[in-house]
Amino acid sequence: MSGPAVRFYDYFPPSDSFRLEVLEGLSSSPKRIAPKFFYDTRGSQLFEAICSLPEYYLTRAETEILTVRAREISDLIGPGCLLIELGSGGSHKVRLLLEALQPAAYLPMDISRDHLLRAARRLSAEYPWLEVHATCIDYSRKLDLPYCPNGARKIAFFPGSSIGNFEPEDTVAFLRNVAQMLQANGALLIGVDLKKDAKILHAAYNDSRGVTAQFNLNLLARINREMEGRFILDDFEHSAFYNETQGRIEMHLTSHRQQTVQVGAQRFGFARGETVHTENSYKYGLDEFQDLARRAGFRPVRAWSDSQGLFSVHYLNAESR
Ligand code: AVJ
Repeated sequence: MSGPAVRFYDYFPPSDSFRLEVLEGLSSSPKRIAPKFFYDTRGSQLFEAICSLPEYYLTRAETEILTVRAREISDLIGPGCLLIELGSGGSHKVRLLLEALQPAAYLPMDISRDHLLRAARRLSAEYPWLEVHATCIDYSRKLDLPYCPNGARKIAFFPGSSIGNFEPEDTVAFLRNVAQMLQANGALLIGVDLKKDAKILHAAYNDSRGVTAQFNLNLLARINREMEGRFILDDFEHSAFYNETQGRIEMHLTSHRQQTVQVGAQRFGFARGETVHTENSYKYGLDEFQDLARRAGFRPVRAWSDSQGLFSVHYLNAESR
């Protein structure tokens, strides 16, 4: 029998957006594919596996902050809010807040439809008192609320440092959209990975079990599955490094040899050592991020970090404008 009802809203762009963006990205120079396309069902599973890797400190550090600060955060927000989570994935971290926060409704939003639905149903079964409205959406394109009762305070929860996937200028534009969605009196609780020793960063994106490599290479497997691609996965290699001047981890897929790869009706040439740039993951100092947030119309209220100073969580008020 079915568990508690989860309302589901599909705001996802037409399914050819993956196809069109991949063809455009492979035609450009340097070649690139946006990291949002990592998250098909397989990619979402691989990402969850990354989150429990010993080298991937981000999840543990953020979990520590949310656990230690759950009461303080709930006091800032107050009961009865509309809790909107961007990129909710498996909805694991929000569990750390729900009991203390007692929101009126939880609105998880994610690009990965099946993963989102399964996570929302599981959560709803565990928290029968909680109203759940799940939305499949590409939040980098469009930010719409499917459900918006009058009066409830809107809180956006954006954990995991997913904000690091945006370029710094796009971060301001995106946060401005978030502020607009929240309206005056809303607030944003956001996880942001901190700048740190390049060795720690390098290890987090080059884990010894090769899960991050699989996650990166799954993009090529996905192209093979969904658009009749002919990528030979063994001909490409995962590469991740810290670009210190830009303050970001870069992930690439590097071609081992000169080759031509057919994708649907098109062919793409690769030089030996040529890469497809698949991800930037920006790291920010506390002040650096607060400056971006201010430019987007937020007022920084509180910022916490974990006991090792690896990760930060910011609480920001949306300014009335
Ligand atoms: C989900 C974007 C925060 O950048 O750390 C993990 C994705 N990429 N390992 C990150 C990711 C490689 C992750 N974010």
